[in-house]
Amino acid sequence: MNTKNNQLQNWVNEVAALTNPSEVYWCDGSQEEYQNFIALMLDLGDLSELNPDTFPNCYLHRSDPMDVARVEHLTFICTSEKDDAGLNNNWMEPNQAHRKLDDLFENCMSGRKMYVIPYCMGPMDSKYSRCGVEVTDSPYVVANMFLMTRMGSEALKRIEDENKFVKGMHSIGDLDPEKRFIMHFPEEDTIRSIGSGYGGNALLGKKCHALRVASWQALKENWLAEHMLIVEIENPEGEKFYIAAAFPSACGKTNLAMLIPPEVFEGWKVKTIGDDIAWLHMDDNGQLWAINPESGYFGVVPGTNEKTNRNAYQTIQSNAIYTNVGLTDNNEPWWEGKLDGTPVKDWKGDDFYADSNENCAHPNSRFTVSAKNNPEYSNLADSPSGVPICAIVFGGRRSELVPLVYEAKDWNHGVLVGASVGSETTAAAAGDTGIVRRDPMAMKPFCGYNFGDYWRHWLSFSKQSQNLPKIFHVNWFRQNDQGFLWPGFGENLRVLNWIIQRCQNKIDANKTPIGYVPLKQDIDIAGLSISDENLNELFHIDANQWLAEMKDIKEYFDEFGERLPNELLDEHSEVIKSLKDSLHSSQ
Ligand code: OXD
Ligand code: MN
Repeated sequence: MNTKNNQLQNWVNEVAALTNPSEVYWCDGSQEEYQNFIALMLDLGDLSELNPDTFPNCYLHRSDPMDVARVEHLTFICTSEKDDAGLNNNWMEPNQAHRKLDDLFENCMSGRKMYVIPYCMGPMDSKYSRCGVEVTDSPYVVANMFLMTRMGSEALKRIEDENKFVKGMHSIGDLDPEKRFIMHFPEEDTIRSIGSGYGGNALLGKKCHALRVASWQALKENWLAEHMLIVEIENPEGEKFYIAAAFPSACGKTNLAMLIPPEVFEGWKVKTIGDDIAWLHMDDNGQLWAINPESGYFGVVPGTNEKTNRNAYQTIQSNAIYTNVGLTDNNEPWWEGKLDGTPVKDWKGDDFYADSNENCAHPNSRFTVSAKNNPEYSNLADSPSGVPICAIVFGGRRSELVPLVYEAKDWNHGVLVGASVGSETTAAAAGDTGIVRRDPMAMKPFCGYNFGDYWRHWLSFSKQSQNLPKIFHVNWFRQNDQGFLWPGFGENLRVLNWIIQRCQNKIDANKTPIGYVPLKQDIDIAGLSISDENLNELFHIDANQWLAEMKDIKEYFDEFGERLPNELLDEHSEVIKSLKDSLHSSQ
């Protein structure tokens, strides 16, 4: 017996009987164990050591070149009713899915060891945290889970006490993309993933548990599991504000969560609670509190440097695992956007030449580090009650149409704003990049159930509380033919400052058909060289273009048929009406 919990012991025995590993190892989560796994992977050739003088305790992992991103087309939600998964998900009937996976998992670990990873998503002593156990045959997964989650003996103890955990079965299989599946059984608190060793496909605590399965649990238990960073902002008066922000993958969540205030923002402090996932619970006063279920970051590397994000750059100078970056002549990691070093190897390990047309680092190359590495880590990330959220921000990557920032008229309108998020696709998922797709609440790849029900759940909060956060939308990516109109990165604090002042009811705004837009003088641009013309363009709302956008959104919503809540359609009609009115009154 490795645990006194029968449910867990029986399940692990069953998995071992199916997969047939040479040995079963239960992880204790100690630092010593982590170093042993690193040594093992160095031995196996799964890792190589980076320059120990400049990047101490940092390692490079090269994944299979066909296994470099999440695979949404191979990700399934297996609910008994197809409609519960919704059009936003691939669906398979649970028994059929289990049979298919049983075939693939059968003997898949023969000759390999199986590792059992008990983990806790969220602070160990928080009632909002939820536990899981991942079994895997990948030492890389163990090492990443060590950096990203609270795993090991303490988590096991909590699981034994609660007798409740999400069961996650993972094997890299033979890495054959044809035999790759990431399947979720929310009704059974179960995840089964085979054929990939990469990030969100394999680190089951992250997207699979903390978003897909947790969103389903949150629906049943009246909370929210969201693809949001959580950032703490302290103004020069010493007041602290907590903002949760949802952006699609690779749109700068990690950068915003680790923002460096511009020089002119003297006395401001920004600290990180989380960079990817927020679990939001309402207290008796109707206030939403957020915890970050993770305890580490799996961030996009390219573009990170001392100038764009000093904190992120410092965070990855030591004790980090790099996946799919290039190498310099002195064995340092290298990526597009790194300001120093001479790259000589690309992410596949092939020779790299400065005049190459290929990328040196894969565009979705990643770093894995413990959150404690972040010089601006907020201790409240460990607070069992979480932090009180004053604003929820949605955003997408839109080169046109969408203003730099606007505020929703109220919660229900904010749900429409979130449900309408569109964004140009990035390299975080396999497939074409740069195409606008609807990504409601940045949850398109992560909501474990029908979006119609999800929006209804969001809307239900307005009936439960008068004290909800204000909702905003931002777009750092608007362009004209000269390039980006807004400098982004640390300068985004100027926009967050506006958001905070709106939350404090300190400033007025322009009421437009799509929501409240800043009065130009209220965005502090001191020290920025941004022309008046560009500023006007950043806030310009073209009613005709917006009508076209709203039509597109309606067509998307209509796909959800009967599950679509009427209140969402009412909000939508309201915006159309105001847009049409604005056109008439300007004629
Ligand atoms: C991530 C993603 O890895 O969203 O965080 O793809
Ligand atoms: Mn993410």
